[in-house]
Amino acid sequence: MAHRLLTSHRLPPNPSAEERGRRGARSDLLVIIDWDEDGSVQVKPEILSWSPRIILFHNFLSMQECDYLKAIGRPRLAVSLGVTSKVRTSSGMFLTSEEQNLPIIQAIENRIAVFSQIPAENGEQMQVLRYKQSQFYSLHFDYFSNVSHTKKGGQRVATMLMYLNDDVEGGETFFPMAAAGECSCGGTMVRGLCVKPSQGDALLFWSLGLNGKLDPDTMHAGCPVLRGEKWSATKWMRERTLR
Ligand SMILES: O=C(O)CCC(=O)C(=O)O
Repeated sequence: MAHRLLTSHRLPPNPSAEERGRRGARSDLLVIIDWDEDGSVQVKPEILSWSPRIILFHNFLSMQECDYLKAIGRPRLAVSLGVTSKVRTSSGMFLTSEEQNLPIIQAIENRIAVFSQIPAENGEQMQVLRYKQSQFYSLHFDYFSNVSHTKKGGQRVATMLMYLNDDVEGGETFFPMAAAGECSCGGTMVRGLCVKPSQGDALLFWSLGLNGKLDPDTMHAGCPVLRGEKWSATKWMRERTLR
């Protein structure tokens, strides 16, 4: 019961009956979503790994919030900071300060702060990313190896990666050091932990270990998309305030 109380969270706005039906129809989420009488939902944490620390929050965003983030991102992807290189082939954009202040974004920001236990002012601007078929983000760390990036706000301590759509094959988030079993990364069998994008889920992982040191086991990748598009929103969180 305590667990339930800790993780209970009301998602604004309340989902329509149609949305509830759509979510209820998803067999992989059936066992983990509680719809209350008043339409509020329960965010359900699933510990995927303690070392490195990776937690998957099911049902973190409502479908309306996912669609809202995609709608903000879509028109600006072409003129965004998207990188076309051997490292990352997706397109991306950062929300402006004005967009960060929109009530729906503020609600998401507050939720990130509550579930990560990192104050919102330690967060970088939220980024929206789109991967088209065959696009990927190769293995990397989220923490900075160049300390000049840490002057303001300090090191990146954690990342909240939010999945904004479902209708994609491949595009898993892959942590080679987080598990020993086999899993599919963009159609290739690999050893490690592969997290399948699922709309509304959010993946929290910590770039620092419990010893406070940078954790190289947090190395991760966005696997190639095999079919459809993958949309995500990323929040990187720092040691100190950025404001
Ligand atoms: O898209 C993914 O699954 C991984 C994204 C990622 O690695 C990042 O934003 O740092």
